[in-house]
Amino acid sequence: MERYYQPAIETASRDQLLAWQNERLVRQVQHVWDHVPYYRKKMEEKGVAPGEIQGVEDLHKLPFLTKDDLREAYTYGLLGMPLKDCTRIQSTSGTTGRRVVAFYTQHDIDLWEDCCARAIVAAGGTDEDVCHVSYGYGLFTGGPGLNGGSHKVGCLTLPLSSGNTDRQLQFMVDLGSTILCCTPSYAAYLAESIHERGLRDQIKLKAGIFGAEAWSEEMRRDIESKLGIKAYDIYGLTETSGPGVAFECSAQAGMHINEDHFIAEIIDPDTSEVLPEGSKGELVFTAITKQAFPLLRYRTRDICVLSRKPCACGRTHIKMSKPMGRSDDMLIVKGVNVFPSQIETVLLEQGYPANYQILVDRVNNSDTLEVMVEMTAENFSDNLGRITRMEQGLVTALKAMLGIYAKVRLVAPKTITRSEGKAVRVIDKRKI
Ligand code: DLL
Repeated sequence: MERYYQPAIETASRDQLLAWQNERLVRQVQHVWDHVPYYRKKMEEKGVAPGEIQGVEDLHKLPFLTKDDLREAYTYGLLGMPLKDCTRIQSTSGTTGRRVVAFYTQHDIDLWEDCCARAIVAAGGTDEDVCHVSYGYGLFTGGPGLNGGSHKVGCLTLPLSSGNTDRQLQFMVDLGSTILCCTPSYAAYLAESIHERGLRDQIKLKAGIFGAEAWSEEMRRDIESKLGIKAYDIYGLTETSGPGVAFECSAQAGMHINEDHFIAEIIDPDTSEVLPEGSKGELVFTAITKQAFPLLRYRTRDICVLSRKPCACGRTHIKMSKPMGRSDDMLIVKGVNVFPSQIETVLLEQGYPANYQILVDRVNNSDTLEVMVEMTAENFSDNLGRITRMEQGLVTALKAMLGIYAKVRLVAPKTITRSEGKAVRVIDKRKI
């Protein structure tokens, strides 16, 4: 039972955590200095030597790493171990520029799977569970990460990967899946399919571990009520291993960061200044236990808030809020900052499903914002007058949330292409 709940680590005192972080950071900086010439050069340029990093309070002296560095150092430029000691790569789903490729030793995979195992246990998972993994397998970290975590917890692991909904549902019913791991948009799609096929009474799901993309509280409630489960958020990125960097516990209010492996900072994305706890800013991670891809002060571009307020679950590791957008893909429309999650919140509040697409364009030197939204089977109408009234209702609600006009186009159910991985929410034609 709960072999991977590690109270000694997850409920350690602040002093104990800091002691681990200090010791591991010092070791890691030396490791990087000795084995990663690309970062050593960056340290030299900043005039900092390993001896000056005595602990977490010196972290700010180290240079940042960004996705541009990863692209520049592609392929092997940030490798911290000889190739013969590396056993795996994973890669981002990025379609622009060169992909990010991350490397793992067997030790790195072990620690990554531990982090995912902690997430499964925090969602109530035990060796009695049947863990249905519908994240993509392959280069994407979702499938391999949760698969490994599930093995460690001792769950019966169903490596379904994404796609083939008929097969997903058949396995879910026949094998009695109790925990579902996939992107929230795929969970919403599976929930819709279960509802349509009248299978709700035949599924045994109790929890879902959903992440890899932004999802709102409204979407959580929607999935929870359709599937009769508790839905937990999980966060991570390829550069820091993958899922499991942070995960939600029973309190479902923020994700505990595995602080024995990652030191988190929040910075001002414009000035790079480190901000105090509780401030909203860009999340930066320093991996203190990874061998093959030991990124120090990596700028995630995810905007969030950190909190050390005591958690009802007893875990002491710092919590991050849901990412509130990215400092790089936040939309600026007519000079106004727009986060897709704000639009999603409005849609769900107004009783629409989370099947939508945001189209941004520029006509006559002026930005246009259009939101294409699917009607549900329940509120579907082909009465033009009624559709216009529904669209107007959404325009008003979006204006109140965003402060700008967004054209709304309601479309018939199932018009927008369904996603089996991360949903394509935004089409910004201005960049093309
Ligand atoms: O998405 C790793 C992952 C797999 C996380 C499965 C959770 C579950 P990447 O493809 O490298 O890795 O994308 C990382 O996705 O910087 C965030 O912007 C976003 N992201 C990840 N988790 C969440 C989440 C995986 N829970 C990027 N909420 C990150 C919002 C998330 N955004």
